[in-house]
Amino acid sequence: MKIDHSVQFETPAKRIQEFLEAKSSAFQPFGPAASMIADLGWIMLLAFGGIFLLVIVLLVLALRRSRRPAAVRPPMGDTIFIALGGLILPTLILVPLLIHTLLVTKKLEAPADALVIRLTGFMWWWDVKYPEQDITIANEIYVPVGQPVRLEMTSGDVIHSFWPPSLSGKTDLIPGQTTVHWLEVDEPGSYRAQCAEFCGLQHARMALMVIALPPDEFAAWTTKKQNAGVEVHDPILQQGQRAFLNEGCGECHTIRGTAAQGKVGPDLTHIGSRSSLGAGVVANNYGSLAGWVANPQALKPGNHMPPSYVQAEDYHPLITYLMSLE
Ligand code: HEC
Ligand SMILES: [Cu+2]
Repeated sequence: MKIDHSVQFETPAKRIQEFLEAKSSAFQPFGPAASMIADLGWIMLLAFGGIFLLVIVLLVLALRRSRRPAAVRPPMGDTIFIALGGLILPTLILVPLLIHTLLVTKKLEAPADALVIRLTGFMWWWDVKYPEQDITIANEIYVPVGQPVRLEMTSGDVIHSFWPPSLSGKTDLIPGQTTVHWLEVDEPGSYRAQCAEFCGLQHARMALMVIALPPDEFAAWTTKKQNAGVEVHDPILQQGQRAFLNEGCGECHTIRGTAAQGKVGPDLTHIGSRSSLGAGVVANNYGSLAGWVANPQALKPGNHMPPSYVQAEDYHPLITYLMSLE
């Protein structure tokens, strides 16, 4: 088959790098919510670690004591010791910790004047909508640095949970309900989030990338995404689009500006600029995309996309068309 080089797309190197370098440690916070949670985590770890050590020391003392013959053992049941260790000390430690935790939890409530993003969990991928900007993407969230983001979340099937360890806490996505999660990112970069509620076979492969851009780049990104869905004129792209529509892909997927309006799978209007495929399974490039379309079950067994039977001569046009959808 003759390979056509007339269609060019952005090099995938940057996306692959973003995908591979995504940060995901709760002890390396990159946002105010994550910092509060990390601080609380350290306080808890030190306080409870100290208590654990104290208990171990007391246990060792008690074991040594019981080795001595009964006659020389000191009497048991020291009231002051019990009152101190059983009541006063726990109260002094637990009450301030409880108050501190409640205050942190209160601060983690979403501010009202934030960028709104609607996140819907499905087995095993994420639908991402910007209602005010009228943009739909999947499996990744673009946000401006330094601006609060209000995630309004729900689920299309079972309970999922959104957790970006280096950005904020963990919130469940519940069918029939809307839960709200607040996050803000301090530095440009990519951050990995993960479904944190067991939701079936491919639960572990339900990642989500949070990509934070400087505000001006975010504005440019928004404009670019809003202008998608234009008619294609290149013959290769036209052939690819026909193949997409004829193979029934549009029953499950939406590509804006075409007859494909399916809602079963991720929106593919911007699939060409996705950092990964299958919610973090592989970095997105020409080869992995062709592999995914040929047999998605090989890359992510049990996922809800069937293998396709695209004609050999349509393969290159179809993949080129999808890669061109940025
Ligand atoms: C029966 C519904 C169905 C059909 C038909 C279908 N898909 Fe999918 N597709 C899905 C689902 C569901 C997913 C998400 C799978 C996952 O990640 O768990 C998906 C994922 C994808 C992805 C990866 C998207 C991403 O953001 O990671 C691509 C690309 C894709 N499909 C292309 C196609 C093409 C091309 C066709 C036609 C040859 C097609 N699909 C047919 C349901 C379908
Ligand atoms: Cu899940």
